[in-house]
Amino acid sequence: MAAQQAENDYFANEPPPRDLPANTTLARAFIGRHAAGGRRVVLVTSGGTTVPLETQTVRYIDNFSAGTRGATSAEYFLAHGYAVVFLHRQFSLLPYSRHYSHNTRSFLDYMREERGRVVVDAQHQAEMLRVLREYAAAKRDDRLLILSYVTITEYLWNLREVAKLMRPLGPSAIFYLAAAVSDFFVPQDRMVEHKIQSNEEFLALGRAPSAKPPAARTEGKSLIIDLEPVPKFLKQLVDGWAPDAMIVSFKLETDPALLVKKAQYALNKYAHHLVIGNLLHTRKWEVVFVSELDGEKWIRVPRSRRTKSFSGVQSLVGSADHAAKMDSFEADES
Ligand code: 9Z3
Repeated sequence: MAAQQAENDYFANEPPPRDLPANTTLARAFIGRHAAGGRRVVLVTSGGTTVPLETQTVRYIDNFSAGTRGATSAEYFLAHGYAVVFLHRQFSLLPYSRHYSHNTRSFLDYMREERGRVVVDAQHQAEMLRVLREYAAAKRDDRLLILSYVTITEYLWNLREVAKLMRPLGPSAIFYLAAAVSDFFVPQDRMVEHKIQSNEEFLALGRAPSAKPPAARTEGKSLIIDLEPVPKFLKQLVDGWAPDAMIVSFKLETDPALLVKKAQYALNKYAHHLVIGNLLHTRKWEVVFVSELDGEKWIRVPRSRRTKSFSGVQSLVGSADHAAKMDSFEADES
């Protein structure tokens, strides 16, 4: 099978990340403990994936994502009793702390000194108490495992290992794939060791002898980047790594004319449960759910409720009541 061959080639040629054995050990214990306790486990992926151009990486290509969708959704899964493996891009947003990080406002701006002690300002007490209680509950039950990656290859190695560990959970496992996954990459055997030189006099020095031309190289004064496709891992996940799990993938587009078509295409091609489509500039307040069961269903936050931090995916893990509210938001909009 071509997909199987592509997977074998990929993992044979792209070395695993150094922390993979440690991540696997943590994930095995976490998944085993929650499975034994009858708890549902979800893998949430979050953040962009980089494509390094050099082995000693100075330059890389990145995929857009702050990690808001993944971190916010993880909080909702935790609030609904799930155990969450949160596989995220290092330094992207994290559940709970996201409320106070990656902002022009420092977390220290929420506090002040009172008689030699640090206290939270009165206007932030209620919100911070709510976040702290949710965080403490997840921590107390040890229901949040945080793993990280940086590159597309690190992401895929971790995804495959965690998927294999979740396989025995069958249909009670969920994969919620919000990470922004690069479609192209530089294979290891076409990657230069050292920083690509722009000065022609130093060109040859940066290159190690290699049978194949480097995928990223200078020719004359130009930088040429000639990437190869990343094998389609959703296919492998659905068919091989997690055949019984519920799989939710995301589709990010910028052209509104393409979004639903591409989401439907992905659903047909990979035959998983749900594709959530979103457009770059409206992703915080509207998403489209595309599934075999419900066809195409838009979920919109009304203008009056739009805030910078809204993630727009609550109804997926929310109660029927919440879903009904989202429907009424939709009605408000039209
Ligand atoms: C998404 O579409 C996410 O919703 C966003 C979230 C990246 C837009 P932010 O983190 O943004 O809230 O700033 N993810 C893209 C998923 C993706 O890359 N899918 C791939 C594909 O469709 C593989 S499953 O081919």
